[in-house]
Amino acid sequence: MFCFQCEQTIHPTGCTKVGRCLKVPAIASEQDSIVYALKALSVVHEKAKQLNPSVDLEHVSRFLIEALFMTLTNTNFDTAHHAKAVAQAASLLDELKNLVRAEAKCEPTAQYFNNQYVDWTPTTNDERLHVPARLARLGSTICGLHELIVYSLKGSAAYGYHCLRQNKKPAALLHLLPRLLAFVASESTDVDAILSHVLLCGEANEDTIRTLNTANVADCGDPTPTPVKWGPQPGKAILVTGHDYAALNDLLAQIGDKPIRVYTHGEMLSAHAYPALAAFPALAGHFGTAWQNQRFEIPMFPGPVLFTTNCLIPPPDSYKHRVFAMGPVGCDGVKRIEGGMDGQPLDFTPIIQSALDLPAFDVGEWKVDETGEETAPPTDHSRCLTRRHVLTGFGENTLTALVPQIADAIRQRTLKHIFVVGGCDGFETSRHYFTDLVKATPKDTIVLTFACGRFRLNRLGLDTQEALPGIPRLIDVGQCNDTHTLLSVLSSLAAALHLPLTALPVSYCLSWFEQKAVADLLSLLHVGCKNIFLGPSLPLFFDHTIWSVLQDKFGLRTITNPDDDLKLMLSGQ
Ligand code: FSO
Ligand code: SF4
Repeated sequence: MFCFQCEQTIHPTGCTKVGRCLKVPAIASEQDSIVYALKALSVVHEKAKQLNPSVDLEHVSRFLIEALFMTLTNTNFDTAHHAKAVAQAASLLDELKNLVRAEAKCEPTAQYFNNQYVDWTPTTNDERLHVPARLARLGSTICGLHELIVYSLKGSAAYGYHCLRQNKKPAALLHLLPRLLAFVASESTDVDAILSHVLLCGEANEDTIRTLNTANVADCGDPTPTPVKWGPQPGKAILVTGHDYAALNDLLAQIGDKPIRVYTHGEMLSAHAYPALAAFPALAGHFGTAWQNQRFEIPMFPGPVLFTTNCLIPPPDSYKHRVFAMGPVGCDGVKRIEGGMDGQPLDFTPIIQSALDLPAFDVGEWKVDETGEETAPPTDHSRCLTRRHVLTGFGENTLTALVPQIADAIRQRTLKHIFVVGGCDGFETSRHYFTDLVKATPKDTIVLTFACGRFRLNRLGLDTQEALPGIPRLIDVGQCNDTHTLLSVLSSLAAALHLPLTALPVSYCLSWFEQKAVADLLSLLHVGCKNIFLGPSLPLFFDHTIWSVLQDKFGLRTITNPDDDLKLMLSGQ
């Protein structure tokens, strides 16, 4: 196997014997085959569309979204699920080739398409088309840029899949995905053309996360700042992790008045800010931190755990029996909840029954509050970051309403700088950088955070600031897909100050781990954000040339140390 799509590779060049994510060679080989098949499907899709523009091929794009999502880091380790995707790809490729055969009145061969990928079959394993051979054939720069497109599309596919679940079409992604994958399959070596396609990925992602935000607000209400109870409470319990609010909504509705408390984990923290979800009495609080701590945190949780999306670490036998997965998420030995596309509700009866059968939380064993007494949630948001509550939910409309106040504070120089610090979390100790950076930010600044990287920051108890009364210094914007909110609010701020986005006193410091972060980074670049600091390390698919191009064109830079970087950021560099 060879894989270098995420940040945590085992070897300095990639994962070669087994993934650090625990992906085994058999699954890696299936995923290589699936990506290869998706390129074949895309090439034939584009030709079929060219020959007959009115033919409806949306089901092919939908399959591309679902299958790409499966191959995202920490998403699917289920052998049967992969075999099913391979079989579906084969059947769709036959269907598309038949369309081309009928329209063009000739055999849809590789020669006809001038593309080797279209010869894919479930048993084809043309090593020439996998990463190691392409690295050797095309070189690290061209191959790395091609992979950048594919990885970004994997991230967008995850967001697009959520849109489809919520019966909203991610129009740009449905349209651009086959075009972009067909472009990669053309093995173009034209760097300018590749870079324009890279930015097209950012555009497709921006549209997708905007659509997802619209769907979330339509289904669950407008997120508002909400203090969330942290830690266990007595009683039967279910833990829900991932990014899929619609799944949480179905589960809470089906629990009704049964004596079960539902806790969020990881990125699902933001669910508490959505009024329709918060209104369910069963939604009790938050348990745990970011994805990489699940193997320590789940053993302390007594009930079933639902993974609605990535990031799943294959569970050990000690708790595998109480893990459930849905959608493109899966793992051998883990039970699945099937269905749920296009707004159809999921049936969570097995999880609810599991919660009733499993032990309850015995909080007598827990020491969660040093002060003893449980107090009512503070109403002043700026004093909310106590150990018992964490504040989340500064959504697009809440922050947009604050733009005039923020703009005034910037004009009067009482607010000196805005830091955007977020992205993925992960195992590496080098990720302390992000905590140290935020701790060192001056009092007359604010920090906008998002994605699972916020768990390093959201219990720091940062001091309050005076520039924006009632607003905390650390503002939790939401999940990684709330990159949309950041872009929308910063654009409004730029308009209020009559400045271009690049002239705002804003610095971006992003941590990456997997491919959603790649997609979100490209969205930032697409809208013109400059001088983004990236860490904790550079992607292995970036060689020196790619990095130089991205530095020159977009001012991307690597993190160094918090003190030096902070000086650069505050000086506007
Ligand atoms: Fe984190 Fe995982 Fe949301 Fe990623 S949970 S690492 S960027 O999937 O998607 O932030
Ligand atoms: Fe390695 Fe990441 Fe690929 Fe897993 S997804 S095999 S950890 S590079």
